[in-house]
Amino acid sequence: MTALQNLLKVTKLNLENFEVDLQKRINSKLNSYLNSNSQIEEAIKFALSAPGKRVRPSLLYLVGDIYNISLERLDSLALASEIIHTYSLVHDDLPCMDDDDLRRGQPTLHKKYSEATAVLAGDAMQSLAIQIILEDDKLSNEHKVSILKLLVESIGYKGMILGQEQDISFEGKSVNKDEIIEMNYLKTGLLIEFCILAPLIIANMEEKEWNTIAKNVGIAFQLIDDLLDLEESEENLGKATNKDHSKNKKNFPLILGRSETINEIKKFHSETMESFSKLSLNKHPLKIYVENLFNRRS
Ligand code: GRG
Repeated sequence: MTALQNLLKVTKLNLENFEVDLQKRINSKLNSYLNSNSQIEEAIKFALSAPGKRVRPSLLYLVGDIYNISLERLDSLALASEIIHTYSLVHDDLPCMDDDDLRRGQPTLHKKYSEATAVLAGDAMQSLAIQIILEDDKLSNEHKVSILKLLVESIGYKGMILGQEQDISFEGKSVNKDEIIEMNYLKTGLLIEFCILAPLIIANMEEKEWNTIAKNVGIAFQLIDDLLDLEESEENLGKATNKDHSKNKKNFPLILGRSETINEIKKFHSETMESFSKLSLNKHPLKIYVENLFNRRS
């Protein structure tokens, strides 16, 4: 049994335990970087220890398992991906962005500390993620350069930031389906895509089916998020719900309706499952994990 299968307790595919074990891995690596010597360190630890689903590290470890990449070789990437994701949430919650008070069932960082601390903690998290990858002695320099190039392109001004900028600028505009899909891909999809493609860089593997899986999972993740925002409770999601409508935000279900959103998700789902079949991965935990992501209710 591989370390990952052990972690997953694959006989029962106990993904709930997987999340708990994953959190322990993430915390122990994070603790080797952060103490509580300053308010910034405390704030970063507070944001990262809140109970998120850890989707991005999970994808990294699960893809790595397919190519026998040990958990240890993926720890820095897993932690970096969760740090970047958490920074994006911290900044997204700021009064000048979505202005939210609740995140992962806890006060948002600017509510717990201050707006200035939340801005600075988010900034520090970006460089910390890059530092953690740079200082990883289990990755070759060649792999580090390729991985970091993909990461900074995914989260930068032509990636996640551009998606967020579109999210804001679309507020007063009429937008079409393709524009919403493109925004979802940029603001949410690219980081998820990174988590699926980064282990392939280490495995020196290129395969078009992986690009389909990575892109589809990333876009569909935001479509599902928008649907849950309309249908689920604040308590279940651990964050305020149904805010997009009142803020005149543009998202897929608000513009095209619930049933067209579900049809669109189904399209991404079936294409993704087809790619898993082509890669002969029907029985791998990754496929089951991704299936669970498509069916998630939180
Ligand atoms: C630079 C000021 C400034 C702001 C940038 C980058 C950015 C703000 C925002 C990124 C866009 C963003 C926050 C997209 C949301 C993506 C999304 C679906 C988040 C929820 O992810 P989950 O469900 O959350 O994985 P948990 O809490 O489970 O980790």
